[in-house]
Amino acid sequence: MKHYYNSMSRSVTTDWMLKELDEQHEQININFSEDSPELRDLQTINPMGKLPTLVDGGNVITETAAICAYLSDKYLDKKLAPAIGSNQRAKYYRYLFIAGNTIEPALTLAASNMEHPNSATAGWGDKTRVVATIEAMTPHSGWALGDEFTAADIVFGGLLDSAVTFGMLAPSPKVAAYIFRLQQRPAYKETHNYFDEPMS
Ligand SMILES: N[C@@H](CCC(=O)N[C@@H](CS)C(=O)NCC(=O)O)C(=O)O
Repeated sequence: MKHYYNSMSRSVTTDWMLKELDEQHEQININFSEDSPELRDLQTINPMGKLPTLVDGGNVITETAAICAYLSDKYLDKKLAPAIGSNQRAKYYRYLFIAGNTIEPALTLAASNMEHPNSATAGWGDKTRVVATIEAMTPHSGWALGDEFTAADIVFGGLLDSAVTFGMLAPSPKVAAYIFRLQQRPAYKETHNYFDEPMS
């Protein structure tokens, strides 16, 4: 597996996922400020030219949540995904999809002091509704799905963690405590060095 990566990008989340799984992979560092064969490869396999991008044999997987979902299903024995068809799986999908579809665009727009003129037609609504949803979906204790840590925590919790790190979300005490629990995981600690090297 080839993981296109930069330590200042969302690929930190997929790197965390790979570390939780403890699976071998080739890490391909991308520096967007320099033309390189690796950057050109990335732009060829992923027309968005974005990180993270994972290549597994003939499969090209892009989008943080899709990569985490793909990996958790590929390595089912590592138990980072609940069983297909289970009630937990229904909850799991919600955490995976709401992160990139709804939470991230709302927080990103708000961080630029922008809001869609009609929150009913914008898929992400608005920041007020998103913050209320984050609060409701954040677990009081343990993990998103209960006692078992899953890829839902990496995707949803990882997004909350980076949103707080980059000043896009002021965490409530419950959200701050959840992020703190995530940060205690050895795989989190090994993969989060945001400020070690610049992205460009
Ligand atoms: N929706 C994508 C967003 C990926 C993304 O925006 N990645 C940024 C780094 S954090 C990137 O590669 N930017 C480089 C560019 O757009 O040229 C995901 O969740 O993976």
